[in-house]
Amino acid sequence: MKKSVAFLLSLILVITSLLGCGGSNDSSVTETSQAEASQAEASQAESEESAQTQADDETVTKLYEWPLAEDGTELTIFTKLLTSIEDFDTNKTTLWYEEQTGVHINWIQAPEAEFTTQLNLNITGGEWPDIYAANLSTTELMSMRNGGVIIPLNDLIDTYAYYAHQILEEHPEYRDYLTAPDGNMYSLWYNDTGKHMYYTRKMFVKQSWLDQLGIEAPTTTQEFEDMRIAFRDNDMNGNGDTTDEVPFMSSFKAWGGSPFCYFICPFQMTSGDGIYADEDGTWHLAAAEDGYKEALTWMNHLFEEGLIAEETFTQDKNQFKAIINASSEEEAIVGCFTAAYQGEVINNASYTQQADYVPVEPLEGPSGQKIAPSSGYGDFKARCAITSVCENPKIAIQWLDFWLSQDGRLYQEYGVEEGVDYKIVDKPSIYGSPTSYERLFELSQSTLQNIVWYNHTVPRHDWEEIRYGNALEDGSQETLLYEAALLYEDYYVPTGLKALFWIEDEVEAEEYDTLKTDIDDYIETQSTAFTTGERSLDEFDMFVQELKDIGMDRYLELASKFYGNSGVDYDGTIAG
Ligand SMILES: [Ca+2]
Repeated sequence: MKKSVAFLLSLILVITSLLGCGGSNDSSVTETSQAEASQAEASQAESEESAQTQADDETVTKLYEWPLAEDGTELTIFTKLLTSIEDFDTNKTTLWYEEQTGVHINWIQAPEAEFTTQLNLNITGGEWPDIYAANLSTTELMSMRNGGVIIPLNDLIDTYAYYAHQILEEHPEYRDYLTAPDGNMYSLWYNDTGKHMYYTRKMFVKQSWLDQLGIEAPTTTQEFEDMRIAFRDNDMNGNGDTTDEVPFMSSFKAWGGSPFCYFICPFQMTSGDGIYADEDGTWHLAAAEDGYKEALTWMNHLFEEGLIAEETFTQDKNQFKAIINASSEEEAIVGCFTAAYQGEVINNASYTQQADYVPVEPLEGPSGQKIAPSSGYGDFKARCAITSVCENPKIAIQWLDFWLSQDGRLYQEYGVEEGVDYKIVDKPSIYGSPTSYERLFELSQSTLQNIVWYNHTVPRHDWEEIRYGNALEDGSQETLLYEAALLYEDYYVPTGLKALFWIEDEVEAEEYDTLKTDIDDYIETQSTAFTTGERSLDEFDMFVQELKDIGMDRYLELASKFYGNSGVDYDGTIAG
């Protein structure tokens, strides 16, 4: 979020100066740019009008038929070219979809590494495509709206987008996320509703060490401490050395690797962002609460006992990977670690396997608190906007809309051709279907392929049937992700955070971004200092005062403004 806000602000500056929007009196505004801006406004009005007149004879209750257009219809689409995709022009999905829809795509492919720069240049250059097919932050969308670059999609979605309309009816919260303060939606979306995304600060423990001790995975803070004392004091890896075992180690740089959320939750409600709303809608900074001090006191005790490795606070992900991926049992030294999932740090290339480490449920603290704070969504982003120069907004929205369907999702994940790109096999899926899908080509961020567009181009709705469509197999990554999630979902409590939030005021956006960065950084360095004993916990009240001096109260005031203050229902369950 830090990066996107910073980018957004620079984008606003560029657009403001070039297009003369947002009340700028900048004398550098050129006549051409002004003409472009007013042209864009006129074109936007036309697009809206045409959407409404056509609405009379078509409704979203009727599924559109292919082809979407007569031969010769073209759309220009700006998108991100991942290093793992060969070429959108010759991509198998491109050729297949062109044949189905009758729409030829002129791709503008911005290489992954230069994407932001090229997007910026494209927007300010004024030669806009019909569609920006990429993730867009809310700030980017608002500055593009201000510049007359993109059009509202509400009418188009509710008139022509069969799948988007239906999904938004089923998920009113998505409509809420996507709606800007002016009441309009400017994009479709991407979501990853994988169960494992709802809580990513998990703990994993080495099963063979539990077996040796004859114990189950811990369920309370006391059991967790006792287990690590046993790891510390015994020659768990059987190499004759009782001193080389590391009871707990992680890396802040790994996804979900910071120990603070998992270790703090038994004592203090918090969230991945460190803030949360209570039942009354009041926002809190977890680090300033009494329970946080209690948690740090415990962590400091664990550190002093040698139960938290100091490297956790200093090493990067690769340094941790070099330690945890052992080449034999005798060299395996890590007892447990925090991460979003085992595969974040274990690559299965050596002796150590992801399945060697099993998830540990949230710990019950001394007061009986046992929670996994969750925002209630997986990964949700605004994706794909239609521009004001698009002459066929109906075709554009329908071209995008198909990818939100189950088939669309299947084809993006497994390829368009059954029997060649994927096959259906007679094994139960993780989802619970009697059959499952097996991909017949390699798909990863590091493997070059030209079969699918992968994961950054078109809208995505995450159907669980597809998401968990591969075979249920012990030790497979998807199975591990799914199984770990099941251990946490009974303990979800809502944080009040939303998938997207909109800030109309650019100054407040910058203020919030700065405060968040400063406060998060300070909490991390000081929490580390308290844990390692570098700073005495006698100074905790002073630390809270320092947070206030940095601007904690203003930060929470802005959080309340952006996320709302309607409160959260702590009795409610979160849909998984
Ligand atoms: Ca040993």
